Amino acid sequence: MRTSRLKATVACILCAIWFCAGAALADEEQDFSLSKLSVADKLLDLVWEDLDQDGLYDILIIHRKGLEPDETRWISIFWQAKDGGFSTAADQSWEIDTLSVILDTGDVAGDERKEIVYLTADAVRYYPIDSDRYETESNILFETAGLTVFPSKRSIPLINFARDWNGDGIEEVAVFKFEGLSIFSPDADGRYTSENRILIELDTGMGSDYRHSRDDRTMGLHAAFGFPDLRLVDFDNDGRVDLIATKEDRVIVYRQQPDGRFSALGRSQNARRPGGEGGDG
Ligand SMILES: [Ca+2]
Ligand SMILES: [Ca+2]
Ligand SMILES: [Ca+2]
Ligand SMILES: [Ca+2]
Repeated sequence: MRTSRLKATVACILCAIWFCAGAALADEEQDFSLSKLSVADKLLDLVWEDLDQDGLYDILIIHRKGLEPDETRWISIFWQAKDGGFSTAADQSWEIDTLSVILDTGDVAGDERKEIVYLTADAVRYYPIDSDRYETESNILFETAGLTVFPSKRSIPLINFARDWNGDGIEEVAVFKFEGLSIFSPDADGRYTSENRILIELDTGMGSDYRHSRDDRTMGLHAAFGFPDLRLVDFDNDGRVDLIATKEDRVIVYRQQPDGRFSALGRSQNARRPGGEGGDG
């Protein structure tokens, strides 16, 4: 039923507005249409999702404009029309907050539409959506300090941190921190007051390119923090999804409790991943 409402669409993304549209392809099958979507400069990533919950999948494109050192990151939105098509030029386009470090879509306002959510060094913020239009000034969802302290001018990773982590039908917001993951849940008023702290030991590294400093030079440092992959799998077969952190051959299981929160079950060094290859159980 849902798929029948969605017209399959071939979206041809042009990474530079200078390109002219080529010869139109034949309109051979009713169920397909070819749309050319133009965004300026460098395409970074793309989301294919029904953002405004009207039953039609829309396209969100992350792209970068300009040259070093004056690059800026942009969001362009293409709403799918009822005939299944898209306009060539974005319906909305705006520069992403320079403080944003990672980005996602998710329903954080409780209206089922997908807000555009992002993490800064000290807050979770979002661009609200009102029927079929985003506000291009962001709102603060809540303040919290995380490890997302270094915004890049060149990129912004799309990471699914605003999602229904515990399978109760309500989307929570996870924040990556130096001490682990914090999953924030909304209360009855939609305020993210409940924090489920999940301690995760991060891989860390600190180094310098040369071994010896000289009298006239103190060598520079580089630091790295590695967060594990996170999977939602019902590890103990109790009907609730559990959180499994995997990094190379290490596996840590955080069981979901009846109240929807996760707590550590135990650590298994050099363990095989549960469920084997691709094991959703
Ligand atoms: Ca839509
Ligand atoms: Ca999401
Ligand atoms: Ca949930
Ligand atoms: Ca479970």
